[in-house]
Amino acid sequence: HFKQNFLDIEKKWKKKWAKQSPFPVGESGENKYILSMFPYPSGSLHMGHVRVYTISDTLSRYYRMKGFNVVHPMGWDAFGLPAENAAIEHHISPKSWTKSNIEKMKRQFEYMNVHFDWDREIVTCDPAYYKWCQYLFIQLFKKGLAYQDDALVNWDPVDCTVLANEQVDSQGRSWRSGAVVEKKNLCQWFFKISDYSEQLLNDLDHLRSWPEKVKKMQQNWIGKSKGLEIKFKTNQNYTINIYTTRPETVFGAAFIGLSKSHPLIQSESQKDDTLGNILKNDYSSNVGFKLPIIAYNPLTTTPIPVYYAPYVVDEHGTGAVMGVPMHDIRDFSFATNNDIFWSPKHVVLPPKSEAVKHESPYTGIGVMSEICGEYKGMNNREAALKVSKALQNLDTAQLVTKYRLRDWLVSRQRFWGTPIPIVHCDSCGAVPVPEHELPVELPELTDIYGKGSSPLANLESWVKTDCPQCKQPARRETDTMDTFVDSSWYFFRFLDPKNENLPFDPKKIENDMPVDIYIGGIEHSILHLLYSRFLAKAMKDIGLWKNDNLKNEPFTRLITQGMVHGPTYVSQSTGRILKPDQVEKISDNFVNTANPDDKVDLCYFKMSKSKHNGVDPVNTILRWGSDVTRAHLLFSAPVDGVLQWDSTGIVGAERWLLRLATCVQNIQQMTQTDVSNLSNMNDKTLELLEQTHGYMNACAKNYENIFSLNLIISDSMKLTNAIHNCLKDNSAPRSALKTSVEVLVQCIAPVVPCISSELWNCLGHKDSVYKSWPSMQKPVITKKTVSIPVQINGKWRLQVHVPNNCLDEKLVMKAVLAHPNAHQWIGDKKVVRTIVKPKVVSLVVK
Ligand code: ANZ
Ligand code: ZN
Repeated sequence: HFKQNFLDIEKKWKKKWAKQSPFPVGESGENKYILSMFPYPSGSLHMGHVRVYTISDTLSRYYRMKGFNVVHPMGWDAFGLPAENAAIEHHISPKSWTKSNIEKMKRQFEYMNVHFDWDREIVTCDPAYYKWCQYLFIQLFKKGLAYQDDALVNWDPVDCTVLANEQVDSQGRSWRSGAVVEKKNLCQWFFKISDYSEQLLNDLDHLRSWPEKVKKMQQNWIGKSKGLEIKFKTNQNYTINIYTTRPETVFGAAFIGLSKSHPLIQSESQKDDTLGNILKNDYSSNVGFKLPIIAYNPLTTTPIPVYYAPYVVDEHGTGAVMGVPMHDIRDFSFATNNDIFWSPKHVVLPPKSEAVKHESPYTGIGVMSEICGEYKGMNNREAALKVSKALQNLDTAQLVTKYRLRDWLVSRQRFWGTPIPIVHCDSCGAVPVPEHELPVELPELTDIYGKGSSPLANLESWVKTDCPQCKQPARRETDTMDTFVDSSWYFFRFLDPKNENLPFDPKKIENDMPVDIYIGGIEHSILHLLYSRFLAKAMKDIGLWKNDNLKNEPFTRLITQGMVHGPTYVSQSTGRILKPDQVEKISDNFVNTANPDDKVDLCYFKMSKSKHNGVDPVNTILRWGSDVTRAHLLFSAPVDGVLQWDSTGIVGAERWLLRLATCVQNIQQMTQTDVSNLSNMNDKTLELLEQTHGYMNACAKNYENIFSLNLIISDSMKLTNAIHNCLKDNSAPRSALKTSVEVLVQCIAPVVPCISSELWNCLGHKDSVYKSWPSMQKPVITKKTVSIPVQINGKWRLQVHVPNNCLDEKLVMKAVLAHPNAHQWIGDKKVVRTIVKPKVVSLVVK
């Protein structure tokens, strides 16, 4: 007998499923790879996790019901800073910290009742996994796609260590020592993602099932632009190569601006302390520095000064610009601030309607002015092409395509990461560790965090080694890899997680890659996805796999789930955020308990400790059960919308499921004789069956559309109410009610696994609710009466009820004339024409 205790029901089914899977073996012969972004093992699942994994679990159950071979794996992005920080603070090993967190989180996954293929589990800090990260690194190195170069890093001068950006606070101080962090040039490892800029940009077009906004973000990140590099000769022994997208403004060039890392600035700062100090102190101001160099305009030969200009960024163009104050806002303000002389004459004249203003730059289009020689009078776009040609003919310029995308800096001066498998030899240079010696395993250390650069660099036994090539003494690389390397190919490994000879067997991934549905947070829209796309393409070029259909892209469809916001209490008088226990509800308003005159607003913000608005999903699940929690969560917002987590609303989901359970019970107890012949059924029964059929199809559509999973819950609530009403007024036979409720229970099985399984049992089924997706014939509507609208002289006037399937003109006309309002529209006039169709009656009267 059915007990309305959801927690007990859950216990029962979880126990059962631990022994035996409820899912059918995929019969359709089709595969579905459903992937949700794997978590960092911080130790506790938060609401965002619960949201994303509820979505992927729901989808994977749906596709299993549909007979697909579903891959739904889970693993742990287990390297990284938090473990290292915890290790430093508590003198424990990052490994054991990580391991115990994974265990805790696995238990939480059990509470949630998400079904993952645990036999595919990957832990990225496991040598069996990172061995293959090292292998990939070596393949990239051999292809010239991994290389070393100098780069600026954050340097803590007190702890003598490199810091990650996250370890530097907003005031530029170290999280640990509090020292002001310096920038230091150190040799770093890079992946040459820039070789793939064009492919990564173009292939976005093939990702038809990705959100447009994510593609736009990737496009901007890659940042392709076309421009011209122009060489300016100087009175010294070198030329300065500037980058511009407005070559026609060369007539107005008043100075050259150089970035901080420009070689000229670097060499001048050695000679000049003033410049050295400016560079060291502050590079966010607009204070420049004039170099003792003169440059010459390549077209007009006018001499112009050369400056260090902080607004010129290192990573763009050539790190050098020609400053045109009359046409560029940044050039204008820099020239003003640094007392640079410029001719107030415009190069490009605004259209006549706009007055020429000398106190601000003109950045629009227009006509070339009288200072532009042969280009005078030309429109500026045309002039840009002509000037560009002329400069190219003079051999002082070349067309270039630029990308904003920089190479991927992958080395970290940290302990808790994949060791970079390289040995440095004085004679042979950087030599990869031979593949049969992989993995280069991290040493087991508990307390390695003394002072010094990277922990591994302080370990003599680590550093001292022999060159694999010439066997002479050499130094082992002490950097580890960015954890983004681990996470940019894990989805390949899921398909062949135990392979000891290769990262994966190409045969084993053939049928499942690319991933069909990838679900995760919008915060990964740029880096993680771009790195994964890059590595997939690079792996194709290395010969590890290929996929022509989707241009070697790893993810067919991307779903970015919305954020979860928590209830946040904001004092109206102070604007401060109060803790929930500092707030009281008085009738419909909130007030500050300490001061009842202080009214409090209930707002929703991203959950965070500082806002006191975090909701622990485990508490919710323990109290309401995982099914009710899942249903409430999916119901509360469309998949990509912000979810305002409102725990009080969860009773709605519970009430619905209780009502459904009651309906099932009542239907089972009905003794009413079965009426299986549809034609004998009343109209209400037919309507219920019609609604059920439409509901079933809508559910399938909504599962497949993904974004509208919330509609599945609201449609289910509606159908439950309809069944409930039919039961209440006894208007449908048991067979119809049973059909309807069975379809409903099956359709919600992906959302509420335990409750639907229990109800399915109660309805007398011994097999699994997941056995198959429901099928139901569309009921042929043979209602006893139909209602037809009547048009009189072209206007809708009446509705008449006539026996179904009876389009006899006489009978219909009889009904029309008998209608209480007929007189009003027809009166004494004569009916000159009647048209009777199944859905409309039309009369012409005169
Ligand atoms: C002269 C000029 C005149 C410019 C004018 C603009 C307007 P995007 O589209 O971003 O590539 N620029 C070039 N390199 C730079 C750097 N390293 N840091 C800061 N600014 C840089 O823009 C290219 C324009 O940005 C270039 O065109 C250059 O200024 C500036 F009326 O050159 B222009
Ligand atoms: Zn050597």
